[in-house]
Amino acid sequence: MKKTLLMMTTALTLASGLQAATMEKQLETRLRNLAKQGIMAGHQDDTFYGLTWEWEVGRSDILETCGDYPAVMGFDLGGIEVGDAKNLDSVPFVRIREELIAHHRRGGIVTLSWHPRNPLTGGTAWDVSSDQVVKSVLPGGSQYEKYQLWLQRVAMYVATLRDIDGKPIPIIFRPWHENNGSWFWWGQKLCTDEEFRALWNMLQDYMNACGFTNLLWSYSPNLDGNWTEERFLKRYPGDDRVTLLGEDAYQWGTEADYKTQLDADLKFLNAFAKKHGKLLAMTECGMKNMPVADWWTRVMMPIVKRYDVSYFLLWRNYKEEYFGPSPKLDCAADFMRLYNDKQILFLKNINNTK
Ligand code: BMA
Repeated sequence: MKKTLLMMTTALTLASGLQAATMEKQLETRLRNLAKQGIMAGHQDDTFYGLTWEWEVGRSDILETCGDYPAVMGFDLGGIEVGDAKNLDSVPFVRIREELIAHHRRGGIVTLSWHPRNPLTGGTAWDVSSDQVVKSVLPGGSQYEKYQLWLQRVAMYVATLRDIDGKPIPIIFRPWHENNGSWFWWGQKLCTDEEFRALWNMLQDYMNACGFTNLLWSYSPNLDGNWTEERFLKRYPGDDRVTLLGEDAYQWGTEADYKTQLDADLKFLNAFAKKHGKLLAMTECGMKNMPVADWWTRVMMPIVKRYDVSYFLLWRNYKEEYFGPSPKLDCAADFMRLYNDKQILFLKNINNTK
């Protein structure tokens, strides 16, 4: 009873009423229209830090390399669930809110991922020491109550992501990513298919009950290379629960393997997306520390361009690990080629679209 009341109060407090009812739909339509024009470039944590700087307001490695912001910016909620003031990569949540709002205001598109801590052990999202974690947060599990509080903290924060008029900002929300790998506590070997679906549904139903209508739900497993419809469907949350399909696809191994797997996966996902009426994106991608100067235009893009991809999101540029360009890197020239490619969209190409 107490819990129902809490949910209802949260719902009433957070819901911004019918005016927001079509926000997800609006974002979906915008993404569909933009996908006809080209493929948007995106970057995680773009305005927080880069290769040679951190926390300076107004800076962005992408902006400094090509003169424009990426069309899509990604941010991560990891740590909000335990009430931390900074996320797992030391970005203050206050700053995340500011930059997310700023990117929305300048006409860009924003996406949120979430690397929550391990609710059973207290470890990080990568703590895979127990295969009982997902089970523990489901109804009847030992961490259920705690996890409800985690969900509430996520909801409370997301509810603050509003524009200057108080209108919720449309957000591509991408939880439980890379779930076909086994490096996160919600991964393939860490829970059953049923448990995974229950985990997804619990989060989504909670957010829906809170009245959010500005979240466009994205499902993004990791590069696989061997998708079959039967296996993909085992953990796919369902057509009524997902609007954008994606994949996190980094090149960790050989170029040849990457190309083969990426092409196979995008072919599969593209067909699946078409059949099920979904959008498609490369929700995370890159090659760590860019050892290959023309990787974007020679390796990744020629494959991505074969399919109806809405955007690609390069992962963060941090000192020890970067996936995007920076003016002095060898790959900067290649990034300029992306920038000059009419088929690839940056902020200025999309900021007048609604
Ligand atoms: C990973 C790495 C980590 C980081 C995490 C969340 O892929 O970049 O260093 O903590 O993403 O951003």
